[in-house]
Amino acid sequence: MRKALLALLTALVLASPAAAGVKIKLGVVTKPGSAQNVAAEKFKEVVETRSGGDVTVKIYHSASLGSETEILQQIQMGSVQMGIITLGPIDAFVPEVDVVAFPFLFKNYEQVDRVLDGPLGAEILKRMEPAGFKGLAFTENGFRHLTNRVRPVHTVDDVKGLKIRVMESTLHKELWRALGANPTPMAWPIYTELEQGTIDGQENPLWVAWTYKLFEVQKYLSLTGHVYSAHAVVANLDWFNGLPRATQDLLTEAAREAARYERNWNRSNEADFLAKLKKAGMVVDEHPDLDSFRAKVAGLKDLDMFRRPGTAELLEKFLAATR
Ligand code: EAX
Repeated sequence: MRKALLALLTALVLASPAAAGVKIKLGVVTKPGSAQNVAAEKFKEVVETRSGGDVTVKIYHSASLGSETEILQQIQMGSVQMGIITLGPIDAFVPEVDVVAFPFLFKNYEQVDRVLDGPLGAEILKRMEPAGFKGLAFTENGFRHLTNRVRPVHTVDDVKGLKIRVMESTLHKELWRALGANPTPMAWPIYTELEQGTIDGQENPLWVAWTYKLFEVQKYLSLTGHVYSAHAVVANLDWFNGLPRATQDLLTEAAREAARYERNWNRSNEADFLAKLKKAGMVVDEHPDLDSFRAKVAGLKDLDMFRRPGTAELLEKFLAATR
């Protein structure tokens, strides 16, 4: 009888919903009002509410922990538990993420949700583990569009020689080289460099041009949509695996909920951001000659990172799923 009672008590303790006192430091490079921050704030709200305050999330934003690369390094070391990081800089740690950012891959948001929330997305998240990251979900940066201060860009020939800031990512650098630009990798933020003219242009989703007031220093916007840009919600793998099962499930569910919420935020505000950018004086080419861009990027399939064993097949599967 006593033994049975003890077993019951032990079972109850083990089944308790979440470990008390889990504190999570979560880093994003962007400032409040940005896509990453919208996702991070939703994640915090869900985690703290559902755990009854047992699990708390402190958001470190506006590059207070350094660049995205530096946040990733701190997550690997375990001094920071989590981050919401653009896939671009993750490629130095996990080359496979470049498959998601392959130019002109996704045609619409329906494909994005189907693929990233399905087995192919799960496969990319799984591939983060050898680098020491637990990938929990994909949140959305958005389709990237080109801005610059020099001239309207309609065909790829107009890109020639422009100094374009790119993320610290091999794929993005190679992409802009293939398009004829002079790509310069730099960590976020980049307003000062645009203002001073160290670089002529940059490429990012519409919310970025609005939230970071890039319209003040960039005259021309072309809706190139050349890359669908995702962020990953990542955690330190060993730390995550050491949490009670219920806490792991809570974090996974909260990351997925934050992703749904934030993708919807981005999509429902896109038209408004575009209208505001026009009103602020940007000259917008809404229908650039994308075929001229596509013609230059087909060869990127031959880049080293896509030829690695296991990655070439993955790229083929993503291409097939987004036809
Ligand atoms: O999310 O570095 C970048 O271009 C990112 O897209 C930026 O942090 C906005």
